[in-house]
Amino acid sequence: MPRLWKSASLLAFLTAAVQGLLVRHDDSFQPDYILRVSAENYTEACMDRYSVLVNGSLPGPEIRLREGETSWIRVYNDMSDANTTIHWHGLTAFTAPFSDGAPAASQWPIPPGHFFDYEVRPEAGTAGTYFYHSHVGFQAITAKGPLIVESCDPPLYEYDDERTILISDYFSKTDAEIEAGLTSSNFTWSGETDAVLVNGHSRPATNATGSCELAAIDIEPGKTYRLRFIGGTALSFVSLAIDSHEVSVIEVDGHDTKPLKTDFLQIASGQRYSVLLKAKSEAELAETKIRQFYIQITILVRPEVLTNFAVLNYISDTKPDLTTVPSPPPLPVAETVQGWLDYELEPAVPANDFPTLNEVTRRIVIDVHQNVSDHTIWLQNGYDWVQSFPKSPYLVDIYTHKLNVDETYHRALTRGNGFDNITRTFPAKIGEVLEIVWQNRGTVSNGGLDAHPFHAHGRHYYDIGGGDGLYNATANEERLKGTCPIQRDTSVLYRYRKETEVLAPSGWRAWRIRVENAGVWMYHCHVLQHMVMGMQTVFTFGDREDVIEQSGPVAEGYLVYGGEAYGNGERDPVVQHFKD
Ligand SMILES: *[C@@H]1O[C@H](CO)[C@@H](O)[C@H](O)[C@H]1NC(C)=O
Ligand SMILES: *[C@@H]1O[C@H](CO)[C@@H](O)[C@H](O)[C@H]1NC(C)=O
Ligand SMILES: *[C@@H]1O[C@H](CO)[C@@H](O)[C@H](O)[C@H]1NC(C)=O
Ligand SMILES: *[C@@H]1O[C@H](CO)[C@@H](O)[C@H](O)[C@H]1NC(C)=O
Ligand SMILES: *[C@@H]1O[C@H](CO)[C@@H](O)[C@H](O)[C@H]1NC(C)=O
Ligand SMILES: *[C@@H]1O[C@H](CO)[C@@H](O)[C@H](O)[C@H]1NC(C)=O
Ligand SMILES: *[C@@H]1O[C@H](CO)[C@@H](O)[C@H](O)[C@H]1NC(C)=O
Ligand SMILES: *[C@@H]1O[C@H](CO)[C@@H](O)[C@H](O)[C@H]1NC(C)=O
Ligand SMILES: [Cu+2]
Repeated sequence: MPRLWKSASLLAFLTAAVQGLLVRHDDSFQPDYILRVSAENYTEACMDRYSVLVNGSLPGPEIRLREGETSWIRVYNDMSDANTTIHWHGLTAFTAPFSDGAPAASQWPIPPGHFFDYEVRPEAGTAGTYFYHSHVGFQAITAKGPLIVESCDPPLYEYDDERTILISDYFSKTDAEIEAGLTSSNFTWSGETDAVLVNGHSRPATNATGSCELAAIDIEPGKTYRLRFIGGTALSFVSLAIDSHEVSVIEVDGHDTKPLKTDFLQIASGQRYSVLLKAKSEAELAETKIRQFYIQITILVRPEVLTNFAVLNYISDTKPDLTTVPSPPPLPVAETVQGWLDYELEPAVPANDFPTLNEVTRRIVIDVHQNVSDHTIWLQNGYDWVQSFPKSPYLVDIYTHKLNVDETYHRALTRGNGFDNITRTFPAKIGEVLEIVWQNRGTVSNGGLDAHPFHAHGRHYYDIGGGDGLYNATANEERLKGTCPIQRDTSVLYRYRKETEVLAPSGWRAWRIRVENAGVWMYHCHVLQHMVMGMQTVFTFGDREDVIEQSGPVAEGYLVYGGEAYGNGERDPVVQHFKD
């Protein structure tokens, strides 16, 4: 590779051996955003924990991007002993290669003391609510922040103002302790969530020791708000309701929906919902003299029912009471609603590219179950996937000819029901239309079952629903009649009972997706514990030619760990501008 580069300040003539400019990002280069990832002792919910944070806080700063526009986001790894990456959760990544933030899949992680410039361009038509988070190990429990994609057009639904509500989990064990326990032959569970945090705040009980407070969402009477809920939990699948308020769902995972009234939300790790909330009028508030309403959040599915709170606060001269934790809870304690909003929620503007059953070229059924071998793992079609499995990232290997996706495709189709057990990938060709079915099955030891929010990188799928038992394509096709499936990037594979027979089919979730964006895309459960235990898969889309056609040849600096594309204290990175 010829060493062609230029300073960002210098508009020099360049014959590029690579597509897009190769630019030395020296002092004259101004990223649009800077994020600094560090590990420090941090107090949340009156409890102290050694945590990985973005810009020293949970949540990290909110980032706002514009659809169709390229932004450069520089991520510093300020840790001395851990790699990191940042994944732009939910953004369709038709954009630059290496910028999806999935280590071992689509980029080398950022080594300690280094930084990486992510080139991020939200696709036109994808304005909505997202978040960013680390994709390394358990870091995402705390290393994350809201990411809002703004529309170039006026919003579809009118509102006066908006509030972001990011929900996360507090665990007293550190990331290292949790990861070690989950991957040990002497399996040790992380423990259950100690607190559910709203925008980083929670007070577990009125008598808690310490100055922690409930989060306050401040609003003014009479106005209409867009509340953007972000499911940033590690484990918790929550039910959330606001005392004496109804809302209308208007956006799911970056897609506007027809308004749908509800008095609660169910939010799993990785999911986002926007709702419209019509604030009470001054007159209505005067009637009851109540200006603060509890937002009640209950954890579903887990063995222990935990209920935590935040406060919807109508601002006034008096400071709201943020230390009284209601007991008993003001609202009934929620239970799981199986298949919440499935087949019901509709896109605001009907999509014209929903893949019909006739168009489906291949159905891939992914059986998921837990088993205990030398340690406790989650498997997909008999195999787990963890970040340490590949020796180098698949995308890098495609560029360097180490991974031949023609071969993996052939193997997957001839003997693996779509899965290549040597690379542990699901290869697909451009132009295919996939129906992907996640099939829940009982644990090998005791038939136990869990709920899993499955998330897809790369592009959104059409969610064609879910149900109990074994997937039946004919029956679901009947069920889909007269519905208008929505696109999303995270949906829940429910558990319909606590346990069943060993390996018995018990619940499914189905997606349809057109294979158009060449690249390497993780499809995985978004529960961090389950990810560490192997509940992840990798899809490769397209042949090497498709990948190259999309990006052009790439600079050497991306192909080795700590390569020149990664800057550090001594050296400016040499960065390829794929989108210029
Ligand atoms: C993060 O912190 C750095 C400095 O520590 C600052 O320059 C940067 O603007 C912050 N990022 C955001 C998005 O606020
Ligand atoms: C964090 O707190 C623990 C326990 O109090 C302490 O041992 C450790 O040195 C602290 N770490 C840092 C980086 O301050
Ligand atoms: C960071 O990633 C590299 C490349 O995958 C790996 O060799 C190294 O062990 C990782 N370092 C840490 C501290 O995990
Ligand atoms: C297994 O882990 C538990 C909990 O961490 C610990 O109490 C126990 O001593 C460990 N057993 C072995 C054999 O290491
Ligand atoms: C708070 O009150 C509960 C219930 O009465 C009690 O179990 C707990 O020990 C108290 N905690 C503190 C820190 O006083
Ligand atoms: C479960 O694990 C055991 C021990 O490794 C193995 O013999 C068995 O084949 C596994 N079964 C399934 C269905 O994964
Ligand atoms: C892959 O599957 C084939 C046939 O199903 C089996 O013979 C082979 O041992 C498997 N390879 C690995 C690496 O698991
Ligand atoms: C699948 O559903 C169809 C239509 O409801 C039904 O006729 C058929 O018996 C089902 N197949 C199985 C294997 O249950
Ligand atoms: Cu899971």
